[in-house]
Amino acid sequence: MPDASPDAFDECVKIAVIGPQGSGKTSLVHRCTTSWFCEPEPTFGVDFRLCTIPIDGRQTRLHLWDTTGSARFAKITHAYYRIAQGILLVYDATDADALGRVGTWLEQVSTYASDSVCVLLCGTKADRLSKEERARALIHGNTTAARAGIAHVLTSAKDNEGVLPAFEALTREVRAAAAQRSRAVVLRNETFGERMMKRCYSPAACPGLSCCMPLWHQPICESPTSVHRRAEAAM
Ligand SMILES: Nc1nc2c(ncn2[C@@H]2O[C@H](COP(=O)(O)OP(=O)(O)O)[C@@H](O)[C@H]2O)c(=O)[nH]1
Ligand SMILES: [Mg+2]
Repeated sequence: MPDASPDAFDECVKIAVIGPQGSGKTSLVHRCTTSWFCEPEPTFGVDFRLCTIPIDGRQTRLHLWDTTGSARFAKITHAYYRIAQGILLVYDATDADALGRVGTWLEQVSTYASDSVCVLLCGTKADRLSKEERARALIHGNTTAARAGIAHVLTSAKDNEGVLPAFEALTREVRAAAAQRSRAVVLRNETFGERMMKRCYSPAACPGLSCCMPLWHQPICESPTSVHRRAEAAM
């Protein structure tokens, strides 16, 4: 039976919000966690915020690390890149040069974040754009993101436009990547098991019983690592 308490959740997703100072990171996180907009305080190092929202029928607890854009705190913020499952890379859509600097941020992501991290490019302050500017910003943002193989969204924390959908989209990517990784692990284990079975039941290749046994028949006193190493050496 689902737990109705606000603390109940089905999954937990860790998201780092990164980008230059003044791009609107704190306002986005604030809008996501409190549903209102106010003039934010400057961020020093990393601010941690929690919120639990339903995403596709699952209560999802978001751990949001709102990082500062200042290079002074780079060592601290990079530590959060490493443990994040998703990164929201924020740029100010009203700044014509902002997209040109996205490449530098992406380089930092590939240096410091895990290989499996999911990244979403997020333009902010869309309320300040005219209709034409918005259309241009969408095209340029989409093109920049597509070059990096990631998706792009435009948001306004002030008007509450696209903020939750941005965090939802990133969460879905994190879920999909995790599902793909666990499918790969199952496949690898199945393949490994099959190879072990083949050896075990091919008499010529079987000098002693235990070395060719399928893994699930190995004596339990043996550590999985040593079994694995020995099995790999035998193949
Ligand atoms: N008009 C408008 N201003 C915004 C929006 N988001 C942030 N700002 C303003 O941009 C400035 C920097 O925002 P902040 O969230 O502190 O940026 P951070 O340094 O990246 O965390 C502040 O003056 C905000 O009020 C937005 O969606 N619309
Ligand atoms: Mg901030």
